[in-house]
Amino acid sequence: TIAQAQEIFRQKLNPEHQKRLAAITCEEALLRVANAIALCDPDNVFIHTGSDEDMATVRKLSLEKGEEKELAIKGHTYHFDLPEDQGRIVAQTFYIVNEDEGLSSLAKKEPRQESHNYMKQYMRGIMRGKTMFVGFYIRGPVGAHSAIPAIEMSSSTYVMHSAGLLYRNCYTDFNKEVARRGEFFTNLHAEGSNRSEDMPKARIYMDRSWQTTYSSYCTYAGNTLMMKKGNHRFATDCALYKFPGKELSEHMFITGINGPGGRITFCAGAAPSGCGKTTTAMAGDRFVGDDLAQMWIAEDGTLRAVNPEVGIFGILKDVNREGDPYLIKCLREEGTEVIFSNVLIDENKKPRWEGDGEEIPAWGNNYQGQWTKDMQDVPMSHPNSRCTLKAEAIENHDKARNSDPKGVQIKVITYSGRDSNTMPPIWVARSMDAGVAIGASIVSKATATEMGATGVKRQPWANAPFVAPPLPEYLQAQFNFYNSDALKEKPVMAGLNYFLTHEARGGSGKGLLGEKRDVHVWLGWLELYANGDVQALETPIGMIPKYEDLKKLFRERIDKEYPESLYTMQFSLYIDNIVDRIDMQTEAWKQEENASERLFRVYAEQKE
Ligand code: SPV
Ligand code: MN
Repeated sequence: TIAQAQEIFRQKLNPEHQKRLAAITCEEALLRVANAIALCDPDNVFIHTGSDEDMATVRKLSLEKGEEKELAIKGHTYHFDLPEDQGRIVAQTFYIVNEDEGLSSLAKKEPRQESHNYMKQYMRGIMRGKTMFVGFYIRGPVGAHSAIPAIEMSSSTYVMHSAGLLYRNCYTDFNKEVARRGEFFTNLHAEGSNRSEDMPKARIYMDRSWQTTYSSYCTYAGNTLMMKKGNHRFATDCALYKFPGKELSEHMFITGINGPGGRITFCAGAAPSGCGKTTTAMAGDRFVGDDLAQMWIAEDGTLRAVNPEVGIFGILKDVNREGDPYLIKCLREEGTEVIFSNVLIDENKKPRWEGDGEEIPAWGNNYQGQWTKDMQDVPMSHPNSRCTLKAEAIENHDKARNSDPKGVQIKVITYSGRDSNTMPPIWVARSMDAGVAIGASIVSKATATEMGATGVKRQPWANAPFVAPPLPEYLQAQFNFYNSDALKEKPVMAGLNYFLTHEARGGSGKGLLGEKRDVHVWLGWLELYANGDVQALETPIGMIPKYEDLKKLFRERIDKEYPESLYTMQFSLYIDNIVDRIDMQTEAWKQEENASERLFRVYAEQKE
């Protein structure tokens, strides 16, 4: 009861923090906080108001506890996760399910009773001797249609520090925003002993009924900062069941591209983890978000999107001056608060990572201990090492638009993955159905962001790891959304592929066809195409750019020559590969019960 909750607060919170909590009037929220305290039994509880002072306190405590350590540049810190905790621990991540709950074929599940047994055994008393931090946030601008408030509770100062950089604080608006939206998400994390031998105990549970996540015995942000992917999963549920056909919750960046005459066109793009979302987002002229997008159909028939986040939890591998000039500035110069995780720390307390474009250091320390240059087969940093910082630090971030509850109008949707040998760098769907099919057909080589992942996998909409309902339901929701009569201004839907290799196209060179900054050209072309300023060539898979237009854009946007021979290699359609791909997708989707005939029609037409 609320009386019992108040008693718990009297026992665990000092008077100042009791006063802070008194500002929260939503009883359900108070009950959940009290339950978390009763379960984890921290020595005391810190109510985070989001003030600059509280932000500074959490950061200071993190340094004192040793969860973070200082680097040479002021404002920069680093954090190491355990060697077993360097990416999302998919095998230890479960949905808590009720009997008969239908779930995606890709999701792991555990019956409610078993998860409760786990919590009794491992989470009861897990915060003894520690402080629990409680913060109030909102996933989107205050007042935005799809913004959902969330509570984050953790005993980790690193997690709370990250939350402060990545999310909008909502302590003052929490009651109002819960009333407006009619719901909120809850997240409880405890790092436990934080020892390798205890990693098998690590669990992440998502309880869709209570919109609550539990995470324990781990610290990697993707496993602990559950406002990110845990709550993205709940947001996907909301989109599908609360606002069917009107809302989507996507694993997409949002960025604006300048066109002629001051025009700005916004694009949202999906790609699996580690396939270039952050780079693409920042290659736009007005960067809004790099990981997640809440999209909805507005009253005026436009497609709108907001970013649930205000920060970046970006992959560092291959981030260098050439490909990521704005990001690297924040990482190599003073002026921005940054947390580096799982990098190498060299003798000058400088963070280093694979592909940072600088001379390889002789030695340093990483999450595994000491590293030296002669350890040839051991990378100096983990391939999923990350940087956490506020998006506003990035020079081309559009803070005003990322604060606007109306969001931005999306005119271009892209889908991409790591595809070395089949699809061209860019192709545009001829219909909404064909666009949905591009999303449904993403394939990608495994990256380091999922622990233990290998091989080439299907990654529908790059969102499959975060979709709880059976995938055919999600597929149907996509068809309904994009074909909706309410959506009067249909977006251009396109595929993008940066990962074609010379080898796959019979070239004499090595590695990838093209370079990172070419993305400026692909985005620039989409901007022109979406506004009717360039024509395209029609092919069975959709529309592809004409050589002359690309040549001009290469010169204008990145001052580079674009030989016709390269265009031919990139845009020739390798029919056998494409047909194989269509067959593979058709087979895979046929394994799913109730997969939409609409999708099979698109595949059949293209194959024909
Ligand atoms: C991703 O891997 O897609 C990320 C980081 O954005 S994580 O929080 O691990 O999901
Ligand atoms: Mn992501």
